[in-house]
Amino acid sequence: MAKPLRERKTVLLVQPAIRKVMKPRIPINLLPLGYTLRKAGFKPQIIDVRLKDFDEFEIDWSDVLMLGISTYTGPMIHSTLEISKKVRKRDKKIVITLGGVHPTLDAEQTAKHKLVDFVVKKDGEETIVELAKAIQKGKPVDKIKGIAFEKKGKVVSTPDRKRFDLNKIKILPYEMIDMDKYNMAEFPINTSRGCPFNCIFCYNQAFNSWTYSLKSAENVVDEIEYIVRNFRKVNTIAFSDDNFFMDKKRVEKICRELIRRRIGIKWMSTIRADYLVNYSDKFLKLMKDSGCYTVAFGAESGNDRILKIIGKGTTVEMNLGAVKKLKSSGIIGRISFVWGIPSETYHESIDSLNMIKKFREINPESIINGFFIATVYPNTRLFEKVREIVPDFKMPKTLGEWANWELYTEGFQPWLDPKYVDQMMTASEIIRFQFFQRMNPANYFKNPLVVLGIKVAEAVMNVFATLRLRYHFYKYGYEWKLFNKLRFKFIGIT
Ligand code: B12
Ligand code: SF4
Repeated sequence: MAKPLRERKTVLLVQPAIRKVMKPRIPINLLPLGYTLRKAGFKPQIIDVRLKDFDEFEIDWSDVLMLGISTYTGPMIHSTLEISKKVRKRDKKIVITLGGVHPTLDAEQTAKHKLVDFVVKKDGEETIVELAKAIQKGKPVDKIKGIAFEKKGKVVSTPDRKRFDLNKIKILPYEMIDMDKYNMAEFPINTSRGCPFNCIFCYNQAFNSWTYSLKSAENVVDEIEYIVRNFRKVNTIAFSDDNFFMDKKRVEKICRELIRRRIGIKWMSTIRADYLVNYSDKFLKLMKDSGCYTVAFGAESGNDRILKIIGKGTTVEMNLGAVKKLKSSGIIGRISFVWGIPSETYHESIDSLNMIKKFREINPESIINGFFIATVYPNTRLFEKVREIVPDFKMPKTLGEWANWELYTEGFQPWLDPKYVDQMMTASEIIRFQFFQRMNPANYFKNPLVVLGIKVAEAVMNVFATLRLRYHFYKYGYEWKLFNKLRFKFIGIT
């Protein structure tokens, strides 16, 4: 029999799924919540439905106080609502709370959904504990900072709380998850939050609002040391920060400390092109010596007018300079582009594709991560920009509608000419194909026939890719549509 709320302690922390993932990355969004909840005397249980179906998890339902789900914008919301529905049906008393990027960016709409009791905005560590305590004790929630909820048909949104100090969690409670089920390559750690820039498409300003939290260099290296000593399969760390290099001195200290303690780990991070061009060779050498093997940056466009609209504060020249700097440092650049920014023309997108060629000429080892179609997230500047071109451009009106907002896919860009979209989607597929081609199928598939089949198919597609890129011919991309269909059918990834 279910216990009264005041006696319940279990908080289910759910990672929803777009699809099953063979070896997903560890849910570093949920682990810090697990840490603070456990410290406060609750029983957090992480349910990662990327690994298996929600119903397959063993849960002591009599003790469940709260269901907490983390979601991005887009199809993850389908999974979020499906799980919420099941839980609501099972026990109406369980309080359903949504947190993470999407609920923060659109707290009002999220809170209005009938399956949602509370939205936790921004950092969740302290808010979820206060909320769970109030619910358990039947106390009012109005004074809890950083939440939104519906009251008498109106959404109440309480003020933001002070940023969570990342130094309060030295090591994440990895024991809460089965580490063997997760991908140990490019092991993610989050060492800072926030970014001082204001790129048109980024979630950052709506989410972090020019506020920051940085873990100290000592604590970062302690954490890395712990990971390396405890999880033997980890040999690369990925700094999963908004802007890891925001405080260069901190990065310098991290590098020195990694070297001093002889941690012997390789690491990667995102970076900005303007940072790279301004860094001295000495600093880049320090990065490399401490284990940095890759830095990823968004060159975004090969055209200065578009770069200006994006508002990143970078130029074509800086992007070229960054690639040259990386070549001499021996650190591999992983570079991404975006296309379809409002008012961008076909020829301006071709500038970006030419830029990709140039990057490869400067350094053939440069990895082009993708040429992604611009997608509007709720509450970003891109939304306003689109409105200048399509005045009646509307965003989804309910949480359910947001679930169908397929990020980075065609069909959600009414400001673009469909013919241009069709051609650039082909270019986009080619660039992404070349990125995936770098991965050895033998690492993923045991059957040598499957591996051979993939290699042959890739070799054929490579011929099409090379020719199309050379002549900038992106019309009638039927072979890519077919290839993707087959890939999805037989391999399961797109
Ligand atoms: C690393 C990363 C990834 C990694 C994986 C992350 C992981 N561990 O699983 C990879 C590369 C796999 C990835 C994939 C994708 N990502 Co991503 N990713 C990031 C990145 C750079 C860091 C995420 C992170 O680790 N943050 C650190 C953690 C601690 O912060 P957090 O998640 O915000 O969680 C805190 C709060 O939000 C809150 N919270 C979160 N969940 C919950 C739940 C509850 C109940 C509560 C109370 C609170 C709460 O508390 C947490 C602690 O304070 C972010 C940008 C960013 N800095 O957030 C983009 C970002 C989140 N990704 C994004 C996108 C779009 C994607 C993809 C959909 C891209 C794609 N089309 O494939 C996929 C989705 C894949 C999938 N099926 O899960 C967008 C989301 C935009 C949006 N509006 O939703 C972001 C914001 C990047 C961007 N600017 O475009 N991503
Ligand atoms: S620099 Fe990166 S993280 Fe910062 S606002 Fe721009 S895209 Fe977002």
